[in-house]
Amino acid sequence: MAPPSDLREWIALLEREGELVRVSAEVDPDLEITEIVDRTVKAGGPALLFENPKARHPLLINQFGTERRMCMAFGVERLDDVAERLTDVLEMQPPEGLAEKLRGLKKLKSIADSRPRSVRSGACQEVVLTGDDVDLGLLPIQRCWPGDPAPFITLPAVITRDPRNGNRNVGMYRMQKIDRRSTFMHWQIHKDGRADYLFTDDRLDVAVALGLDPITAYSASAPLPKHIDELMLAGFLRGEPVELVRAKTVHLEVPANAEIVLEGYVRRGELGDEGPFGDHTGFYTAPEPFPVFHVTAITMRRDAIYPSIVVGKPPQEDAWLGKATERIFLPAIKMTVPEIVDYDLPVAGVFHNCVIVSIKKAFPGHARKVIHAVWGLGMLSLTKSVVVVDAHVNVHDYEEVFFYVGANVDPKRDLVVSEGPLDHLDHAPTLQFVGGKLGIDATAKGPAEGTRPWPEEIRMTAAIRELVDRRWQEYGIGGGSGHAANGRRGALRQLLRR
Ligand SMILES: [Mn+2]
Repeated sequence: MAPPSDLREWIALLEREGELVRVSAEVDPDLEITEIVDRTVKAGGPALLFENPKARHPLLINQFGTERRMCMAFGVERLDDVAERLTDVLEMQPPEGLAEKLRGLKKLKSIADSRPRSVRSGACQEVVLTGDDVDLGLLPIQRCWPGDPAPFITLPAVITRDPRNGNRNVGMYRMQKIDRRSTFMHWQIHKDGRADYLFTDDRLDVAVALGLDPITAYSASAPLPKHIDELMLAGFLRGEPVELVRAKTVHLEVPANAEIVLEGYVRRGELGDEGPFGDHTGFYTAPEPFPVFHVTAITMRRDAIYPSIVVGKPPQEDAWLGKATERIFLPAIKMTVPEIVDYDLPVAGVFHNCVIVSIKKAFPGHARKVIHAVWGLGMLSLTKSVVVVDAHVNVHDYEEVFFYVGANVDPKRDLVVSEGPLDHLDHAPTLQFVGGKLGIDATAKGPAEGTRPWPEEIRMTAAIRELVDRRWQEYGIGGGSGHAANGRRGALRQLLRR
């Protein structure tokens, strides 16, 4: 199944699959939508299309709020299937024989086709508002939480170019509305958009695309290295290039299929106090100076749909954007640190507080090598605590991880306390941006690490397990396969009575 090519196709797909509810009641983007969405997300509920928010245009929210919808967005059964396609390309070897050469060519073509393509016109420019006609009040921009001083655009794809080499960057940075024609641009200290801004002498053109096909929208949030264009990742994941048209008032190209585009610029040194904002950390981030974004044009489809997302105390809709990143980036992480088997970023850890890593341990001190490697890897370098477990441990099963953290760790011997850069939004460190880090080596220790012989873990023999699997029906305990039923206490009690 081909992934949706724009927001309209995506909405139609969600509707066909029973994953979207239209709300025709008049609803206020000021706080009311947040409370509705918060309850819907926590109940695993559908995407919501508010057809009559108190503004000219409708609002789509919770499009990414479940694992199923995230998979639908990518056109896959499991998020790991997306990673597999990337692994295929990353692990390409010189081909042998004709069949392999042809397969290799197909892979190369999929990379070549991922570069964005310029087109002459796009639906995103059916309506063009400039000068006094520019009015952000047309859009149902949400004020998300009671402590927010103004409405915030929360699901934008912010497009800039590096003034030194023209390389494009696309990032997702919240934008606090200042008035009809300006917002703040909250690119944090570690973000590529901010780097482009810092290399600017005077004025930096910025375009903001709103309402994209789900893969392109996701790609804006992906933590790619600075020199890689997020639209290329989008093209690769979609299997067809992102189409771009020239913006009307700035020197940038914008996604032709967008619902809405805000064109404008920021000026070097023109800052204002942005925030506070009820953030994905679960706390309000304090006001800080950020650049002012002046809107020179709003272009859009005639009946444009405005996309939004609410972040806050986890879990929120962004949990699944984060989980997509966790899965999609696993092959790239394994390329750099091949001993890594799997990793998990717990949603409750808001993606920078904690990472759990499983490794194929091969030598004394190996877990420490991986702890330090994580603290040196792209955006993972901001991780506050790293837990390392052995290859056989399921990193996504927090009970199992907790078991090994308790059982295998001598706190005096197995903790690595260090310091380094921390996430912009982390309020716990004494200084903003830098502070303490904790590594926990929860692997089994070998003779060169442990002071005493390490005991053997309890495991049933494979033969007995197979026997019981085979005979499970005979026991009359009921309830599916042996393994599934094994966990049930009642069933175990019955078994013991026999
Ligand atoms: Mn980037």
